Amino acid sequence: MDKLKQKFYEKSVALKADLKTLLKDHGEMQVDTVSIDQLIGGMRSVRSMIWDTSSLDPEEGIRFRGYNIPQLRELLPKAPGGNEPLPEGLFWLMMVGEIPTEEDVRWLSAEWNRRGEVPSHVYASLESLPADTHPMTQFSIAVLAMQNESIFAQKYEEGMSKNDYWDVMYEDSMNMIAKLPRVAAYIYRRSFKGGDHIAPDPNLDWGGNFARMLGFEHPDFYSLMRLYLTIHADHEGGNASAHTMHLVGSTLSDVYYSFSAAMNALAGPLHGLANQEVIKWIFEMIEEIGTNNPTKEQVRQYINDTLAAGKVVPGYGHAVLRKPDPRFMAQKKFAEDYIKDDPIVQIVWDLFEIVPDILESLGKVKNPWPNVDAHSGALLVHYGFTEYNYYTVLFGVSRALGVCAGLCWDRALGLALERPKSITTDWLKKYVAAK
Ligand code: CMX
Repeated sequence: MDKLKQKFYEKSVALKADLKTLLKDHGEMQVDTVSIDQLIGGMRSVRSMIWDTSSLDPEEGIRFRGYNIPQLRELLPKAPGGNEPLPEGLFWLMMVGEIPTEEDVRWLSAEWNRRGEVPSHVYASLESLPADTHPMTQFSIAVLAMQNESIFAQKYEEGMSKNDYWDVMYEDSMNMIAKLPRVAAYIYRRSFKGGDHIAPDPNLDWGGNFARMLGFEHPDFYSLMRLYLTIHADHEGGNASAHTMHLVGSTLSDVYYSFSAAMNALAGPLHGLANQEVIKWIFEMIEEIGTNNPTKEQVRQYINDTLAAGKVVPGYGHAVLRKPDPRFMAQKKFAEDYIKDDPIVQIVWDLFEIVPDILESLGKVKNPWPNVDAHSGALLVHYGFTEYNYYTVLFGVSRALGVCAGLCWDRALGLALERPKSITTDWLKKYVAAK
């Protein structure tokens, strides 16, 4: 170790121990309105922002403008002959709080098709990257490359009034959302299909077109994409990607800057990247055990080995939820309806039976239940979509709907620059001593 690194390491070990003691002895002590537990522990449950497009109850899970996922599956308009909701309908609901009509949703599909053309320099930017660049890196770069199209940035420079922020934020959001499936499909086809690209169909809906451009033809895959893009869209405002969007946007950065940053947050393994981690972990389990039909005892052993190696069980646990994630349950229902005999799906269901007891027995995991990422990979693999390091891009395309609706509202309401107060550990130690 070089001398700076050595010194840094020694200091950090000492301070880490101090923080642990503070948490143990004074975790519940209040500093202003938050406890030391919350202050050190990632601000869990601190009510500190407005976010109207969805809200998350620890027991019940997500509601979008008051509607839960089973209600949305029933009430939102569907593609002709399809069974799953169209994500366009959810965007409409998040924007205005009303379930759209069929006509509203058809209009939105057509509008996004109209706005969907991607500037050629965005593709050129992607082509300048090595083909094995992680798809999330490519996605974030492509979004940022579109920033020169921002009407918000252009009008701001021209001296627009605050009262007009919402208008240009709406236009930018609509334009960006419209382009995302094309950008994302381009990344998939260049990374995994030798650059053999598929043109969009102007008569298809947003999710259907994404499925088509990715290159999967099974009609049930189209249904899966529509469901997937609906249920991943929003999870109230405090999760890392939504909060990043809100934070960056609060500086009056435009939608492209904000969304690219949000995608960098989604790319972390404790957040959206968990969807690739889950299936990777399952594939490794199959390889290690030597069968895709392992016994429950073998699965239990594999989970225990993962924990013994100091790793988390991907797809399990949540910062807010305390019950199985309704987004997991919606995907489980899809699997029951469409592909219940799939061996990987069976493993996911076995894990659902086995993991919670094991995590509970550790005595520290607050939520032993599966989250949204525990099921999605098995569904995608069934339809031949096996390139799992792409999966977080799917999550990202969907997440755009919630965070863009949120950002339009932020600017419409004139919400403030976000600027919480930090303190030093020294300040905290003195505060505790004085108490
Ligand atoms: N496997 C093993 N240990 C886990 C665990 C899991 N799935 N979930 C939580 N724990 C551990 C934590 O690492 C922590 O351990 P230490 O005290 O040793 O650091 C302890 O249990 C307490 O954590 P917690 O309060 O229950 O959970 P947090 O709110 O801190 O973290 C989350 C939540 C999601 C990051 C965590 O559960 C996790 O790492 N899960 C696995 C990764 C994952 O699936 N992420 C996707 C979340 C959904 C999404 O955003 O897409």
